Amino acid sequence: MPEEATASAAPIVHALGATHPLALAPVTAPPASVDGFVREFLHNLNFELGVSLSASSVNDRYLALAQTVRDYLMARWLDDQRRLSEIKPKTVCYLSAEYLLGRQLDNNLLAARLTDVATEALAACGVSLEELREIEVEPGLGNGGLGRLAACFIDSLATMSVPSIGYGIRYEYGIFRQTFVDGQQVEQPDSWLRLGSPWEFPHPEAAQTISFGGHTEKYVDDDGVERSRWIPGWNVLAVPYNYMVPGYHNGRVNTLRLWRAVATSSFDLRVFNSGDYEEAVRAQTYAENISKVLYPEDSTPQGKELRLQQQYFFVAASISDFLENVLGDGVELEKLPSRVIFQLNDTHPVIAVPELMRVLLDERRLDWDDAWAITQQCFAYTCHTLLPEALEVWSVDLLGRLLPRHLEIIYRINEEFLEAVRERFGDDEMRIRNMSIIGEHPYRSVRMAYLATVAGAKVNGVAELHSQLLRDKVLPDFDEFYPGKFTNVTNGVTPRRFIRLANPDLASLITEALGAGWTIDLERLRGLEAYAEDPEFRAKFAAVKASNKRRLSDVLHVRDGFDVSEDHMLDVMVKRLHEYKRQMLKVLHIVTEYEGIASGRVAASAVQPRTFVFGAKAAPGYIMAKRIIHLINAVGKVVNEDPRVEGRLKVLFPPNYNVTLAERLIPAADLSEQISLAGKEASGTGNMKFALNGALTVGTDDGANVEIRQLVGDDNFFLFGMTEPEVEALWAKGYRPADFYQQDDDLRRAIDLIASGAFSDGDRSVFEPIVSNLLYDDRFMVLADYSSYIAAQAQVDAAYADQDAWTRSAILNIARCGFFSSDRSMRDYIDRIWHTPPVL
Ligand code: 26W
Repeated sequence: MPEEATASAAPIVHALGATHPLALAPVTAPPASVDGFVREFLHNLNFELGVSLSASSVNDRYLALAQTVRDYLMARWLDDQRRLSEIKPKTVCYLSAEYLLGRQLDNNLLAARLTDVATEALAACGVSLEELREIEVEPGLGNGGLGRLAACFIDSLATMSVPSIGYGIRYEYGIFRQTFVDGQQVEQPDSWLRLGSPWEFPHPEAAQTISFGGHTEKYVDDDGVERSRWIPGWNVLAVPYNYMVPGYHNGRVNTLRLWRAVATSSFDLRVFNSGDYEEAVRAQTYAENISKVLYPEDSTPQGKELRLQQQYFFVAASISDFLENVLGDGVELEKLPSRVIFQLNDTHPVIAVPELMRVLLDERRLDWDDAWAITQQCFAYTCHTLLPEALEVWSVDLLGRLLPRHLEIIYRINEEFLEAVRERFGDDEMRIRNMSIIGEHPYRSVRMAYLATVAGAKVNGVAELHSQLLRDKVLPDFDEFYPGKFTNVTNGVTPRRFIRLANPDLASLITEALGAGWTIDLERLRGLEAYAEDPEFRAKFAAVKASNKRRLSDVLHVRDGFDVSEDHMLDVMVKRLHEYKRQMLKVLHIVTEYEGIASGRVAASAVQPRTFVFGAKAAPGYIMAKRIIHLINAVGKVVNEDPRVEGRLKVLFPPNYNVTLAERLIPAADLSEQISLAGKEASGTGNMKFALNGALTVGTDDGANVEIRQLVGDDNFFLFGMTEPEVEALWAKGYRPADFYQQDDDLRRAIDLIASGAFSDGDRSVFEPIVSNLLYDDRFMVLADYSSYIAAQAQVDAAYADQDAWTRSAILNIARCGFFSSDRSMRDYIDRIWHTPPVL
């Protein structure tokens, strides 16, 4: 799409919406000429990388290009920092242990409106932009939905000119690289920094010292007040690495600041000289381990000491950075809440609460009540889960050892909180036990979600249903105690990355129909409703989908040797592997289809040709999830190779699903699988990305699926399965999965086929644990929803047979899902939680 399409000189309505007083942002002029870009590029290649064009490698050229893009953004970045330090606006500090950024080059070119200039300039140098794009290794500094959400949010905040800083950890190794050996997951380290990252700006001179361990002592200060102080046992340095977060076409550049752990002293020369080399570097290695690797556990906290170290390390550095470097001198701490809101992305950064208290009490000498009043206004907490096992707790033992002063503070917060609960509800010991921040069983521990709820000015869930269940089921006592504290902000995704960049042909088609403003005002997609009725537009849309399938096929061919046929329905399930997400249900559907053909009961020619695509990483220690990956690969092998299938069913499982692959898969998909057990998926964000790219959803009434279905309408969504109350009712009455197995012939045949060893060379033991898990311990009720899922899939097949009607539904999905822009999510946070107006 030519850049001119959005480069009009007139002001365009800002993402805040036309009614907002600050909505009109001037659009800055396109900055670069082709000649100028060529000069900059060659200069960087020669003088920064020290190579000539003819001698340069693809990586050299990529680095030089990235530096050129950086240079164009630099003046704005510096200017924004200067302006904000003068204006001193209220700033959002987004505290997140994960940012799943995806590739940077294309995004930054787009934001700076440099794509066309760069393409031409490189062509003039005989270099293909496409080739340079492909060499970038994405920073995989997150596990899944929560990390990707943080990346979408900082993109929206920059695009909406909201003063904000993203704070996190610069993991040296991100989420592992997944490979398959004999169909089983094998993890490789993700050395994303091996060839250097051109997007980061380290500032070792601005390192913060972060302390751990030791003990506390009581003393009486000069005013006769009894105080505590922390005598730490050891320190590490937190070195900030800054990353540009450019807004889309608004000339704005925000900052993402990730911290790297570095030892305070590099090694012990005395010990080294004595010949004990390992001992000499031991302390250094220990300290630097803190930012070494992202924990790959998603939803199951392990309670590991290193993880608590990571959490405290980055929030302590971030708070200190904000107070010392961003806030500026002479600010009365009472005014802190008018200058900052720390948003807690799940419980991972919650140790920031006692840390801010410690700073205010011990370093700034405030008294308890003042410090607590300030702290309670400076934090807000987002919960991203409903699984009880995912609610983080830290043993008092560990916390007291690593952060003794913080434990004291937590105890005092709890004491005063429970006192207030008693005042309100009387000596209801049961309730007190249930609400205590300190749990006693199975061991004494700090419940981080409770601490966040007590300290946070607001607590939000991430979709309507999730927020409701959070209040009713997870934290009902807190909801009663704090009326008005709980709220909902439904998640969203950035249309820049997930439509404009990932699906350029669709973006052009939309711009052709609606003009350019939709990228920052996604509700304008409504305008496509009329086009859904236009046969010519439908034909164009279908052509885009087909071309996206070809593009995907090219990528998968090179990457994994897979081919995707344009005539197949593309049925995609991509997300972390977890039992609650129910990849097993998808497997049972595939096995059912296959078994029908293999047994001769169904003619292959009668089957709608479908390619099933999976993308999923399993936490390395999650054995059942890994078995399911093995099974998917095993089923795929048999189905793909059985001649009786006549190639009409195909199962593809490209390894190492990541943001980059998502950007190729989602635009090509016809069908989006969102099939979690109702009440388990907090929101989902993949569901939104698919719908916005014109895939229809087959899904349960769970997470944001509920809102997607309400918006797109029942005719354009394949709903199946129990509702959350039905799930509860079935549990209450006693769920017996084996009964479903006995009563449903298709289900029995599918499970029997897996049990028979048909997918494991006759070895019945390989998948036996999966089979018995389903039959006797089906925690996520796969069998209970099976028949309804199969029926929904029959409807999918029937609907797909009418291609034109399908296309109409796909367009209506896009038209009606503008709500799921992360710009809207940010507007909700700003209006209801942060109260941080944009600064234009
Ligand atoms: C190791 C402990 C742990 C616990 C919880 C790690 C990670 C988590 C996260 C809360 C899991 C997560 O990513 N949650 C997802 O957040 C998305 C963004 O809000 C939602 O869309 C997903 O439904 C939710 O599973």
